[in-house]
Amino acid sequence: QIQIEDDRTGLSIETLRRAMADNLFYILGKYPAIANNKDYYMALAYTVRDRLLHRWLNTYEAYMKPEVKIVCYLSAEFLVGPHLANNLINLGIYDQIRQAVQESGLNLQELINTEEEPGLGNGGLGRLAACYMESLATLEVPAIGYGIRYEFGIFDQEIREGWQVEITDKWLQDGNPWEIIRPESEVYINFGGRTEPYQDDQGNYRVRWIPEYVVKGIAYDTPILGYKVNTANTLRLWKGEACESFNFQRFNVGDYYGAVDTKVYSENLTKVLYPNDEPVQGKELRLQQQYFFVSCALQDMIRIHLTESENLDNFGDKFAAQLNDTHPSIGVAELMRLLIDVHHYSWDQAWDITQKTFAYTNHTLLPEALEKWPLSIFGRLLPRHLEIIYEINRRFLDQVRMKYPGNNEKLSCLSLIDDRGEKYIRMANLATVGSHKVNGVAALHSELVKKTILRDFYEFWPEKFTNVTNGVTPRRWMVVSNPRLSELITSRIGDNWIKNLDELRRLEQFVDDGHFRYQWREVKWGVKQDLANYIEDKLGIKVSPDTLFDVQVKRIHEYKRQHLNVLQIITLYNRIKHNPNLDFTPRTCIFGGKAAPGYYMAKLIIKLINSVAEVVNKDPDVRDRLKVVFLPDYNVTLGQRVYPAADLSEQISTAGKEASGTGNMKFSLNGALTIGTYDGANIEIRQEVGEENFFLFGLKTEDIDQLRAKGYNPWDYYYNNPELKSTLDLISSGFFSHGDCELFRPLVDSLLHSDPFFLFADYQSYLECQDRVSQAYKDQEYWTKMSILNVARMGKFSSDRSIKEYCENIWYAKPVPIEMKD
Ligand code: 26Y
Repeated sequence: QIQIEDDRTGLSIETLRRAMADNLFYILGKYPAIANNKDYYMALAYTVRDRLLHRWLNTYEAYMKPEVKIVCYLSAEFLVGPHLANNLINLGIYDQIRQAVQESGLNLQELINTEEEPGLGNGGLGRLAACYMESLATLEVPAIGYGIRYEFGIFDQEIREGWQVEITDKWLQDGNPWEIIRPESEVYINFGGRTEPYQDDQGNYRVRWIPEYVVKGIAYDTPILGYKVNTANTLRLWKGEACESFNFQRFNVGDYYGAVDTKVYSENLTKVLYPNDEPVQGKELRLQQQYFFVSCALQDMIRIHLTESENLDNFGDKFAAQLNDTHPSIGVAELMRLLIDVHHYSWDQAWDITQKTFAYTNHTLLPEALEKWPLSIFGRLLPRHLEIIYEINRRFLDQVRMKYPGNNEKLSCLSLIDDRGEKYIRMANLATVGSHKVNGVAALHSELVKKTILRDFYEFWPEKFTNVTNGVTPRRWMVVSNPRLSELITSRIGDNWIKNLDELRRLEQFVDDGHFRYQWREVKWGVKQDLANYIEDKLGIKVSPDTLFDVQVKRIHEYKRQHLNVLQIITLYNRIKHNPNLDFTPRTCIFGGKAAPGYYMAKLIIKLINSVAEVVNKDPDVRDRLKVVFLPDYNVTLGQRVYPAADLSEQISTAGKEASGTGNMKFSLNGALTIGTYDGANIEIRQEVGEENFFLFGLKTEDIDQLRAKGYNPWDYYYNNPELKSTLDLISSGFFSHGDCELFRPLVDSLLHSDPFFLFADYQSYLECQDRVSQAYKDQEYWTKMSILNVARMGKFSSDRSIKEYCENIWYAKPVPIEMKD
């Protein structure tokens, strides 16, 4: 019998090679003589997509069974990163594809590097959503990620003369082979207008919403594969389009330009991702985006449910909807509206379903990051939702009055409406009231949520509050990005750790094995050499893999204190200048991160880093013992290069400010040691890896509160600490700015006059801790042991563990293994 392999599914090298050539010709319309790497990347991507479609469709079908509960992750951001390499790993076809590509005369790594990543998020929150989607699929838990298909994601960053310049991100320009448009699942979204009471045929009192305009939502689906399972879940992102029927009215009255206007207006809705994270701005378009994708999602969920069920009574058993921060929290009012106005449920039934369905994750305590919408804007855009929110609030405050009779203070804290001046809707309050569970993202953070921003809610509903410490996926953040380390690990303990990260513990038995430590160092050195080549290539700066790679990559924020790191670097520089023969552990200080375009101070910090780099890197007295590098355009792709190459991970936020951090986990998983404050997940990382393998410094949350209470005066630190003083004076003198004493004045003044993030208070402790790091790094054998122990003990920080906790305590969702039918 002759076996013939299908060109779309076959996995032999020969079939894969032919399939690629086929896709190149029939999809891209090119033959090898005129094809470039982009074309080959596309041909390969389609070849891989063909091989996952069966899993995807089987998965979708399995979820239509009534007894299957689906997790719906509602998030304004999904920072998924490049798909190709991850899909090859998760499908288990990396080696076959590498050979087939090679036999076509190409290099797989080069093709992987041509992929333009979808930058559909700002930072931690969006990346967390992506890690969670991957873990959900790997754990075979039914899930749909709902979000926005931004035409322009986070801007590309260029550095010109040390300053950040923003360039629009055109990720869709060459087409996106990973998405499939689903025109049949279009939905209609109303905006503006007014509401009107009416009586239906049975004489029931109802409300209808007569919108001012309607936008159509079109779904674009991307498969999210689990690691070596058949599950392929869906990331469903919505694009806003003009609604034809609506245009036609205008068209018919001869208003052609008016019709085109509405089209342009509607398509603006999902054009661009807002590039600022915390602090928030009350921009109306952002509220429109939020309502748009959440209404699309909920209508889609209702449609799915009604294909298998007669009514929505069991909606809360079919779906668990997770609110990724307050951005989708309008969903609480929208589900109420859909259930009451469209599906004619009573208020009480609708409210039960809503609370059962939703849960809310808080990601920040910063007061300026709490979303609130001016009532005026809100009521104009969503008049029906305003009525519903008032009614939710009325009923909720009645409950509060029962518990605290006569306590107006409590009422005003808990109310969904802030009416102390201009009136606002408080989205965190809406999310909390409408959810059955509220969680923070690290142990400390969840405690602070209960003690600070949601204190009164905690008192009212203590059982609602819980913690789920964040995690990251070891598939992308180890296997895909650090193959050398992954292979070394697997050579000793097998590859079960990839699905069960706690198995990394088995590495502990090798810490005293000198050969293993040698291999460990070799791997790290090789990866550092790769990054060094990249740096030389991109920036023309030569750095040596023999130096300590000290890395801080994350969004630029004052609370994250990149400028504390800079003060330290200048101090080291001063020490070298004063004593050129100082015994000095050579360091390469690497930064990366974007600043929100309107965040002046953050942009000035980038300029400072680059200015210090310029001086330090070319000073002959330094003799290459200290180098400073700012990597432009930090994103997921670059993160995959950087985490594996780091020796030291900078996690130096002001205590109490970083909700969790997830970069901290990626570093430690790749064998970097952490220098960090008592903040976010740092605390739990230290607990796991052992205090002796973690460089802790700085004030704790309570210390900071005390210091603030007794009156914090940065000048005291300035005058009493000679190294701090000369560091600041050097900046002020224009030494790093070609004699310009004004350039960095806003930064220096902010520190001297208020220092809202307590850099000065932590400066001495940070410097002493860095000295300990430098000492420790000199003993390479000992450093290697600490590095191995960090990796061995990081099992807790797999997003698989986080997802299991969500499933168990919040979603009540179970795995549904997928059988392949065709
Ligand atoms: C409302 C809009 C302007 C906005 C957009 C994005 C507001 C906030 C954000 C993003 C917030 C964010 O990324 N927060 C981070 O979430 C991570 C995942 O939980 C945490 O690890 C990290 O500490 C937190 O800063």
